[in-house]
Amino acid sequence: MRLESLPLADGELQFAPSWLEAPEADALLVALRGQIAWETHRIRIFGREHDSPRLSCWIGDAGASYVYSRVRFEPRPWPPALALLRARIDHASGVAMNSVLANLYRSGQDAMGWHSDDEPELGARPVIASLSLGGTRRFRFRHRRDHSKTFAIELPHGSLLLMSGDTQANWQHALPRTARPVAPRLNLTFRRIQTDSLPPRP
Ligand SMILES: O=C(O)CCC(=O)C(=O)O
Ligand SMILES: [Mn+2]
Repeated sequence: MRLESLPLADGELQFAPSWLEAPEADALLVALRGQIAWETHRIRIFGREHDSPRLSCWIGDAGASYVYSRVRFEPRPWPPALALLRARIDHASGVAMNSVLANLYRSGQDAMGWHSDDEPELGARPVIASLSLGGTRRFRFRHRRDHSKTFAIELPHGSLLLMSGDTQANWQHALPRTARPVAPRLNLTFRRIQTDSLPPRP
């Protein structure tokens, strides 16, 4: 399904609620849950280290290391189910992605706090392609300079959200906890780390 632009004055969002058909999304969810080496990342908040409330894995080309929440992650290799998907994401986004952060939200108690994907290694105006599988969760935005300006998108199974232009410069996003019973959810945010040291893509 094609991506449609969502109206946003000082950012760019494109969204396809069923970018993957349900049977394909079902198969991908099963394959990725099994193929990804899930781990609990330690994150630093206000100077203190905590276990992040979800399972994660940083995957990418050799050299695409990433500093997130002041912790450096060296990429794990691409599992088979992700290598094929990457080519389709590249085509849909127009960007040669070299890395992906995978997150597994086991229940409504797993979450991600407010942040922008604005690490220097992503460069200015990064394109982030976010594919969601599993239980539908609410993805919230708030304006960086005016936290009362908010909106939210429901991200269903098989949906693709592209965040580009000035979205990261002007907006933060979060995936809040929910008390609603919700199926496990797997999210992939494909990124392009800007680095001169990466070997050429085959
Ligand atoms: O799980 C999500 O939809 C968002 C994940 C996210 O913001 C990130 O990986 O930076
Ligand atoms: Mn993010």
